[in-house]
Amino acid sequence: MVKEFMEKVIQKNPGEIEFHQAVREVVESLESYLKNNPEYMEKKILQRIVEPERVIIFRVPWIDDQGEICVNRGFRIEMSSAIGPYKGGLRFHPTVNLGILKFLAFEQVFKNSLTGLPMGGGKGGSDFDPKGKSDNEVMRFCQSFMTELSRHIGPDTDVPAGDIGVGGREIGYMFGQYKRLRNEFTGVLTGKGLGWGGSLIRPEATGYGAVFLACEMLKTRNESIKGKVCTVSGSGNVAQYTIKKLLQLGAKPVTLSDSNGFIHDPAGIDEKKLQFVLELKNIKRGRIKEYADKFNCEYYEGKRPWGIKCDMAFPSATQNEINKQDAETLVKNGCICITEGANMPSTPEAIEVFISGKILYGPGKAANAGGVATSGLEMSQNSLRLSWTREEVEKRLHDIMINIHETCAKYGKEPDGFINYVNGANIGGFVKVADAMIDQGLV
Ligand code: NDP
Ligand code: 2IT
Repeated sequence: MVKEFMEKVIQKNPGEIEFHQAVREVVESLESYLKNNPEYMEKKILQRIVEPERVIIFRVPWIDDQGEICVNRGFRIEMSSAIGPYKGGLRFHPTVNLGILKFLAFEQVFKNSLTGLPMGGGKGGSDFDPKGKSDNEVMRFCQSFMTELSRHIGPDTDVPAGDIGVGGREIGYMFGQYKRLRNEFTGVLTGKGLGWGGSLIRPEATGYGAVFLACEMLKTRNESIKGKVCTVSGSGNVAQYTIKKLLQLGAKPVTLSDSNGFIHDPAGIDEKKLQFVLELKNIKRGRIKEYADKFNCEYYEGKRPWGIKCDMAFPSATQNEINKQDAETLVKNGCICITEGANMPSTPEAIEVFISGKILYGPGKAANAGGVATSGLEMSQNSLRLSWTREEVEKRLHDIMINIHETCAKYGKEPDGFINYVNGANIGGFVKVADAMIDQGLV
């Protein structure tokens, strides 16, 4: 079944390799579940779920500081509205293309379902590279991007948020432009500033949520996170707040990376050093190498941190950043738990190494769902026109991550007791969306 199905997906979506990869993983997980539940096959749910409800591709012209006209490409993939408005981030990165955004939108559908909140799945972005651009350039780009995107989104239609290259600054510029165009102050984006509709804990949510899920996974083996040496990749939003929560819970993070290389700080990245990283990355927009210069530790140019001995790993940069060899090295060095802050950071061959090694492996759609879950909480607060306290939001986030763990265990537990979180997340995320599609007729 998987083979024939994938042949058609590949033929219909040529060249979209990341999308093929994401679909194959889900279809492989679902194979035996679908055999036991033939209604999903009869209703052609798989064939329908891999076809976006709508894809929008548009021109984004803007003017740089030298007065030159620049043109980028903008996208929004509206993948599924079965259980709520399209919801998912925007990525600004030069590698962005249709296949990458379709893989991200596809993953988002299952992830959002797992949160238990009423959110469909979408993703968007642009091949715009914010690196080295002035604030004014970023603002002009965001305004032009939103001028077109505003026609397609709305608080009950499609609610974008951040992803790689899109943080509080970009959300602010896009929100401002949407408001001018529509003359409406609504929750059309999440990740907003705290003074104008944003939710407490949204900036922290993805990293915090990943650590919460890791703790649940550890509990199944009677292990605690205290004292665990952790490797973390990336140094952006997800990596920063993964480290913050690891420190709160007494773990020892020792690495950070960016697209140029990684730093290894065997003494541990403490609260003070983390503050330096926040300032370096979010305000000065510098490179992670500066950490090594400042704190006198090792910097590895052009390398990823997976060769460093650790108890737990938190890939939090980008897709396919752990290959088979990296996975083998991690397992050989005694790593017992991989928690994916990033989307699809492990290749299929790497996942196979983790699963066959019976490692605690939390795939992105379960492990990083805390970000979008807290976006869902931001939407609720916007609808209610009030804001919850930090404690209230963090408690809800924590409960959601515990529930996600339970869902994964319910659908992913194997006869020997091993929890296959990949199968658990894929089946658990699928069922609610598929049932909604059946209820709603041929949509
Ligand atoms: P940021 O833009 O804040 O940070 C991204 C980090 O990853 C940077 O350190 C960046 O390095 C590095 N990176 C990006 N692309 C590459 C690449 N091709 N190779 C090596 N390093 C790279 O993004 P986020 O922290 O928000 O996102 C990180 C991951 O988490 C992504 O996979 C995203 O999809 C996922 N995610 C994010 C959520 C969120 O709420 N923000 C929610 C759920 C998942 P550099 O600065 O050199 O580019
Ligand atoms: O991949 C993701 O889940 C995100 N980038 C966050 C999406 C959101 O709508 O908060």
